[in-house]
Order: sequence, then C-alpha cells, then structure tokens
Amino acid sequence: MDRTLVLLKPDAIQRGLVGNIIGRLEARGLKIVGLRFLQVDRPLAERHYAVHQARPFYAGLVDFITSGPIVALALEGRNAVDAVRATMGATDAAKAAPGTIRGDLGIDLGHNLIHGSDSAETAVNELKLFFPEGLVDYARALDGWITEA
Ligand code: IDP
Ligand code: MG
Repeated sequence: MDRTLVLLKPDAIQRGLVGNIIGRLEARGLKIVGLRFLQVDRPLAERHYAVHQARPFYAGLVDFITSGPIVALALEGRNAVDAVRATMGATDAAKAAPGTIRGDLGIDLGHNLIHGSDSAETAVNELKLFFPEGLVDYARALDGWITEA
C-alpha cells in the first residue's frame, strides 16, 4: 500500500468544501492515516513549495497557502499517489475534467482547492513535513471489499 499527502487549500476551507472533498477521497477507497487542521507559516510553505522556487507564480503560491487555515491529510491505498492525482484532476481547474474534484468544484488555476503529492518519493518527504510525528496504523474491516488480496 502507498501513502500520499493531500492538502485542502485555504479556498477549500473558506468555501466550506472540506467534507465534500474528503468524502470523495474516502469514497474512492483511500484510508485516512493522518489528519490535521492547521495554519501554514511561511517557512513550512517555502519548504513544501521549494521545487517551484524559480517559477514566476512562487510568491503568489506561498501567499495563497499561508492566507488561511488548511487541512492536511495522509491517505493510504493501492497506488494512492496516482489515485489521488486522478481524482484531483488537472492543475488548472478551468480545464480539469468533470467528475474530478477540481473539475467539479473549481474554475481557476491558482485557486484549485487541493494539493496531492506527485510521486511516491515526493510523498515520503511531504508526509514528513506535515506529519513529523508519524502516521496512524490501523486496519478497517472493509479493506478487503475495496482491494482484492
Ligand atoms: P499540481 O498542484 O497540480 O501538482 P504544480 O505544477 O505542482 O501543480 O503547481 C503547484 C500549484 O501552483 C498549483 O496547484 C497551482 O495552485 C499553482 N500554479 C501552478 N502553475 C501555475 C501558474 O502558471 N500560475 C499560477 N499558479 C500556478
Ligand atoms: Mg505539484
């Protein structure tokens, strides 16, 4: 099983879409193994988005992710990284396919509601950043109904 980091960005919280978005990810079969509601400070934002440091939108991105509280989620499941990315939809919500989180709930490139790790390697590092205390291991009775052994 793989794990991945999801952030519900400040627009998702301000728009009251937390339950809707987490509900979609849970319904996909992904298991919550970490959950935090927090205000991201600039040092954390800068570490999380370090890969985009040279991009013209970097300053705006750091401003946005620190503009209000967020929800950080650690999700576990088969191919969790790809499953979350597909469920999120394209980066530009205006172009994201209907049926995806961004395609159903957003219409903007910057205010696109959700972050998901883009590779298994990135996920390990991003999970450490947002869940330094580690994640919660547990079994669910329904796991055998979601993925065949
Ligand atoms: P992703 O969130 O789909 O992985 P990335 O390319 O990693 O997309 O970009 C990180 C975030 O930066 C995006 O989610 C979006 O909010 C923002 N972003 C990406 N490209 C642009 C851009 O060209 N202009 C403004 N914001 C951008
Ligand atoms: Mg990305």
